[in-house]
Amino acid sequence: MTTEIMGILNVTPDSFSDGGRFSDLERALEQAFRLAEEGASIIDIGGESTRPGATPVCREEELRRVLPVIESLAGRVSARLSIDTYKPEVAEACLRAGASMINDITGLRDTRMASVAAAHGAAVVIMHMRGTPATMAHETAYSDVVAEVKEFLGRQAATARAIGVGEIILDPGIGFAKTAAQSFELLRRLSEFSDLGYPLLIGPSRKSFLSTLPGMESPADRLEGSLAASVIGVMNGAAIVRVHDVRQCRQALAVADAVKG
Ligand code: HH2
Repeated sequence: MTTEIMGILNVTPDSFSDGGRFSDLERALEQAFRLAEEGASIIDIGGESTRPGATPVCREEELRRVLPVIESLAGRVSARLSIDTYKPEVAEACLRAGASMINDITGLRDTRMASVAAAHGAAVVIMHMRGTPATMAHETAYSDVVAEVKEFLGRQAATARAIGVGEIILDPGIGFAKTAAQSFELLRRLSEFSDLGYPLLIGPSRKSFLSTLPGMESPADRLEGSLAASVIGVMNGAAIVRVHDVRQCRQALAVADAVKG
């Protein structure tokens, strides 16, 4: 089976890796078409950075950033459109405009999100995190990170299913309320999530857990490390990888897919 790639399109001034590069509509559209052409089957559009210390934005501002992009891409790009938001009102407007997937980094903390997805027949990515981007760095005490994340994802998936969501994808949330060691542990033990019975997504791309390794201090220096993390995740069961560098990742994952057979 071919691993799917979710290409990242941050329409934000302050995202940790690509902040400010695609905040203008023309450049955002160009990037979306490039991601699809390079092999992304999903484009994940985000209007609020979740890096530690990012300024939260209100839903009006978030919609002002993402809605024109979704409206312009709907029906014109081969990839599915995903909206990276934890606000049900933002998700709903984006689904009406042509998105078909909700990527919720709070893992349906607001259960209205599941109702919105069910009403529109949209897919949902349920990601694990604790606290908020501002507080999550201090919320990393787990007795067993895999067991606790798995318990949360299983519970939220059951709720989503009961509410009527048809397509559910689970994500352990690399770097979200996890130390670097815990992010590596999640990658190492990813196969333990497979008995939940849902496709797994991972998002290691250019994240700061890699900066604990030599030569990867800045996000710009983390391409090769991100590819290695993606391949390891896929060998351990990830079906979808969320990345900034689609072309390079497509190549690395082709090798992983060929080895898996
Ligand atoms: N990571 C980020 C944002 N959304 N969604 C899922 N499902 N999984 C992830 O690991 C994930 C995510 C953070 O990365 P990025 O969008 O590049 O940065 P920022 O939050 O600064 O915009």
